[in-house]
Amino acid sequence: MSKEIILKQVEARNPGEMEFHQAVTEVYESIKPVLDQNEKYRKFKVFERMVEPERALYFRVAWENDKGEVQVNRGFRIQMNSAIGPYKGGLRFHPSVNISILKFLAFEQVFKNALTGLPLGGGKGGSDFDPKGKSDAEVMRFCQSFMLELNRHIGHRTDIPAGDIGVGGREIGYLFGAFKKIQNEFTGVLTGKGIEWGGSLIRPEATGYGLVYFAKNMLETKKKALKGMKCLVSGSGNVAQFAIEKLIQSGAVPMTASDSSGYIFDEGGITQEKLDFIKDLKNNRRGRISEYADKFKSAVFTPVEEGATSNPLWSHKADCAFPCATQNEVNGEDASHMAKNGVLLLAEGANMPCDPDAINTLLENHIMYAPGKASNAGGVATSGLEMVQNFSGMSWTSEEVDQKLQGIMKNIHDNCLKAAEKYGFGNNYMAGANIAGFVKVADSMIAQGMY
Ligand code: NDP
Ligand code: 2IT
Repeated sequence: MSKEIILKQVEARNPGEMEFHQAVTEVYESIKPVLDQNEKYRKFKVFERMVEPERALYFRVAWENDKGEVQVNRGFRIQMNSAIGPYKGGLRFHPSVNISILKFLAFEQVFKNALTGLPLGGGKGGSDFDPKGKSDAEVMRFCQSFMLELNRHIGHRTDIPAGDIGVGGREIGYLFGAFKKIQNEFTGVLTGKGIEWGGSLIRPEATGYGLVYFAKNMLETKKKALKGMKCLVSGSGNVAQFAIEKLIQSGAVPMTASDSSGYIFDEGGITQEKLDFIKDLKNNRRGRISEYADKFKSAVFTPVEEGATSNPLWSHKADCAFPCATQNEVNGEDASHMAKNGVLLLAEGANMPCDPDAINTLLENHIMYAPGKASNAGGVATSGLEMVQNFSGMSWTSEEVDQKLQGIMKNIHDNCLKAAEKYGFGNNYMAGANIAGFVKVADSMIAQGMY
């Protein structure tokens, strides 16, 4: 079948942007019946407008390393869509960052934020700066230089960045300090702030906890529970750590964690004590995951093998899989291994961790599959709750925020199923998430006229 004209146009107008094409294609395939059945979306060219960022910023970030040498990085902010609220989405600091990756992330964010039920538009930004191996002082100087430009484009009613890969509490602190100094205002311009200076309880936990709440909702539709289920988790950063924590609290058995150097497999399960070791290793000492196997003899470390066609992390026997590292980390071969091993459910903690072959393989094998824009939306939703607390000057307890998070994840779950059902996609969460997000943003764009 020939590729739809609309997708060909996206490819031609955004040459070489593979990740962006991938994200746009997936959404388009889901919303095709919605476009076919609703003339207004075609007439007002809503999808054609959605694939163009409202604004894309690209800027130089120069800073000095500890040796006094000048370093030059690239900074970006993609302000993708503001139809339902101010631009909202994380900042990623990783050497792989480029315009394609940030446009795919910003595009996904638009639908994800719509699903939360909160008034949040979509955006994403970051830099090809690599925080690995940098001193705190170097990270601070980089963040200050990055904010020297970014500050004029953001604001608590305009665009509210947060964390993503390579941007956690430390970086948000330096970025917030720089914004405040430059603009002379103390507002909730960033989320993921420290609790003493405007942050929300449960925001650090929210993406991982929300992911597990979403998986629980999925299992409940099959009258199953997480208790006793063996789980594979990739990554060992913010999302992975708190996914593992909530799995432990739910009586499940998380057995793996990884970073870009390899993964550990702990057959007996990662306990809270072992997780505390990972948190200290990654958040304070910034070490490698192999240290886990040095410390705990029950675990085996397997390094990444150059040129491997699949990731052995996904070939262990398990009930559930939670990829929480990065995009396209699960391919068709990995998904076939999961199918052979009887995996029941895969819920994405990362953004777009399954490539299209993996998604097809999961669906063909009737493995329950949740796309990141639904299952990892707890992070941005709790950022939305942080914004509400900043605006109102009030702060909620952990229990209050956690209750709201659970309610939001349940709503997203139910709305995905409802939208999928309405357009003939059965219980396909991916189609449902794309459709529910699209309809909300599309109707808002039409109501607000053409721009
Ligand atoms: P962190 O920086 O805290 O952790 C990232 C983890 O993924 C690390 O273990 C890192 O290993 C690994 N990783 C990153 N890039 C690669 C790569 N190219 N190859 C192999 N491993 C890699 O980031 P987060 O936990 O915040 O983010 C993880 C994922 O979750 C991302 O896809 C992000 O977009 C998504 N996400 C994050 C949210 C949040 O609130 N933070 C919300 C929703 C989604 P290493 O240290 O070796 O690089
Ligand atoms: O991908 C994501 O949803 C995030 N990195 C969190 C964004 C946010 O604004 O909290």
